[in-house]
Amino acid sequence: MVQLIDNDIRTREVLGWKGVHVLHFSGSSCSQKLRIFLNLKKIPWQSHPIDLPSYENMQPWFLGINPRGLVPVLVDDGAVYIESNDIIQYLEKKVPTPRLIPAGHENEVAALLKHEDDLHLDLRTLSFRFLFAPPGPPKSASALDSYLKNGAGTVQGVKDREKEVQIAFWQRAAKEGFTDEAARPAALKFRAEFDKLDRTLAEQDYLMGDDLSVLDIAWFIYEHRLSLAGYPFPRLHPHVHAWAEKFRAMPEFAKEVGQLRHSPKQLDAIRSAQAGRTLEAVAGF
Ligand SMILES: N[C@@H](CCC(=O)N[C@@H](CS)C(=O)NCC(=O)O)C(=O)O
Repeated sequence: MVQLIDNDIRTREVLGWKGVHVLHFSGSSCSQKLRIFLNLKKIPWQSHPIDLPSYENMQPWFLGINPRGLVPVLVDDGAVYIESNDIIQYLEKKVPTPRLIPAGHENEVAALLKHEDDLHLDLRTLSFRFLFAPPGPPKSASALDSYLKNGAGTVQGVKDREKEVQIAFWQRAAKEGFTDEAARPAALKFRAEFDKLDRTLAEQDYLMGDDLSVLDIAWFIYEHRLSLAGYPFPRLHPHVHAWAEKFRAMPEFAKEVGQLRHSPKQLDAIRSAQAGRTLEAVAGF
């Protein structure tokens, strides 16, 4: 559980925030996952949007709250929690109904959520390559400089390396772009995961059995983002596609994945500029 300690937090005003506050971005996959969870739990919360495209997460105020510079963040009565999956597991304990982690399966779910989180940079690579498609470096050099210099640099009092991993990712992207060599293995990893999920969903309605759980939310978010990036779910993983369609029809889900960075017209323009270089073509699917 990643609850920050006093020394990690430089933006001291959050210590006085009462109730449930979430710092998030509309189009961020981890924020979407958390917002769907909050909707299903019917937990009231105060919204603090952090605009990732204008690098708000790399400025001193936000880094003073999350030294990793990532959304989402939960502030619950002045206690600061980072890492979307930890936040979800914390809230599940605090608000047990409706149950979204099956009783007795807490450790198993924690391990499965960790596995899902480990694919986050692969999702980001595919999103930036096939969906967001920025014309130049995705993050400016001055924003990365601010990212490097600000925030406590510690998580739970220990020097934290996650910011370095993030900065290295963006610097590499600035230098090389999101290449076929980076996109192909990322797509193949997802294909292996979704092959497994498809077999599970051929036998049961939800990933953990008969009831919806946090794993459905987490993997739906990946499915939805990858679908937008051109991943051919109906052809490769028909059970996953049918399962995701069910969620797209539910307001708790639909509301959170509806806002895109691009209008449908811009998306069409990105797709046609990719002629022959679509996710399907690059991955060889
Ligand atoms: N392991 C983290 C990952 C969080 C993460 O990478 N968030 C992304 C948005 S989905 C972010 O803040 N990106 C910063 C950026 O794009 O500059 C979690 O689950 O909370």
